[in-house]
Amino acid sequence: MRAEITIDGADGAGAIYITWAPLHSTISLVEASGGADPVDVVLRNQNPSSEGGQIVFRNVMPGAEQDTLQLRLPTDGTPIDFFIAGKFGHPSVEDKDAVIEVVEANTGAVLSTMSLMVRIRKNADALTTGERDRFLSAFAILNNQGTGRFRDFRDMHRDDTSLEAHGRAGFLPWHRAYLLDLERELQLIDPSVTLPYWKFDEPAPNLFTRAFIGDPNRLGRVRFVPGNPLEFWATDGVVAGIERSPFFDTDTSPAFVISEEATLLLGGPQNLYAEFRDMEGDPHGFAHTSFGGSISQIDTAAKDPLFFLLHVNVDRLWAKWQWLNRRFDTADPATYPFLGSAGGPGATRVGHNLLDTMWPWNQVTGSGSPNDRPNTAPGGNFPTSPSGNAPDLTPTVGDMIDYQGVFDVGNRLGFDYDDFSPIL
Ligand SMILES: [Cu+2]
Repeated sequence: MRAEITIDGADGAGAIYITWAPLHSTISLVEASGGADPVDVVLRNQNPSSEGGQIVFRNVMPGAEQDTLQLRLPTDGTPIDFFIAGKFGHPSVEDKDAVIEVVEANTGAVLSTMSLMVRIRKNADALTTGERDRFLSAFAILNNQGTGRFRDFRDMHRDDTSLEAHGRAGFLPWHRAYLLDLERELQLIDPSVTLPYWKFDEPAPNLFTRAFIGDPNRLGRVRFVPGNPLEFWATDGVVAGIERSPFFDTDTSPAFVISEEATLLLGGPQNLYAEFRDMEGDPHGFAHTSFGGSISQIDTAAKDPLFFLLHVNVDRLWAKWQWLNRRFDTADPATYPFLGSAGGPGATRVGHNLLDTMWPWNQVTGSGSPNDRPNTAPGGNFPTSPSGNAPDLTPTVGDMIDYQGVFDVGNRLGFDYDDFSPIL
């Protein structure tokens, strides 16, 4: 007799990557010996005290999470529903380090095991060397010294595309999509990778090293230890490396930004998105201009890998503000203020209204007010991922808001952060 578990969201190879969001699952008995009595089983973590990923279970949604779950399984193989999620505070540190064990309640016999990964975006300064090196390797492969698919991401973020992404309400949703697109590309190379964040209001001495994101020489040319996958980083067809000169002591100081606590209060007494998005200036803009070099200018920022870690933190701050204030309901103007689409009453520039599709994933180019877009649309439609059920190929601004499906379980984008969970 065995127990077979099926979890929604398995990839083509059958591997499963979960976050803090509960996923529907089923379990059924196979090869049960003829008796009509159902079999009681217990689902649990195989290594409940390990450093790696841990799982929690629920009978129903919504429902209380449990470290173990007892279920009664019919011997005719009828599947029983349950839900699994990563246990908050216990993300994986490597692929498949979270192991579910199914044991028969009466005998203690192990009927089956299943390995998965609780895949969570983490603070770059606190990664294990394994996590760091897998991220750097995947990123370097995606760039392939300036000739790889990363070129599209570099080209999406330039002066002539800036109006799509900056200066209005869509700043945060556009960059959320941009990062998620990049992360999904990295996960095609190594599914155990997530984008780490640079928590720019704290010192990050483990990030600004030659073994990680590099450290400049006196001319502002970033240097790496031999063997760092970023060692031969090149963009725009030029093997000039990375120019980046911090104006702060990266070993002991944060960037010139307001604190996370102050950022999370930017929404004012009513916690309005329209006010919170002032964070595009400080801390976001000030994090960029805490350096000289390419990261300080919109047109060249994406040439520096650090830019992406900076923006993951910007996204984390928005997500954390959403979590603190329950700002996931797109029908609530405090969550996002523009209800219409470009050209409609009360609408702002195309690409920043709730119902507008976002460039470049909509593949729309060229002028034509009110729908002016850049002349090129690098990279194609938005990539799908087995680990999320959204967005579709041409995401709207609104599709980026309820990123874990708090209001709409069909809008699970498939990422989470290590320091809070919107599901809690
Ligand atoms: Cu930025």
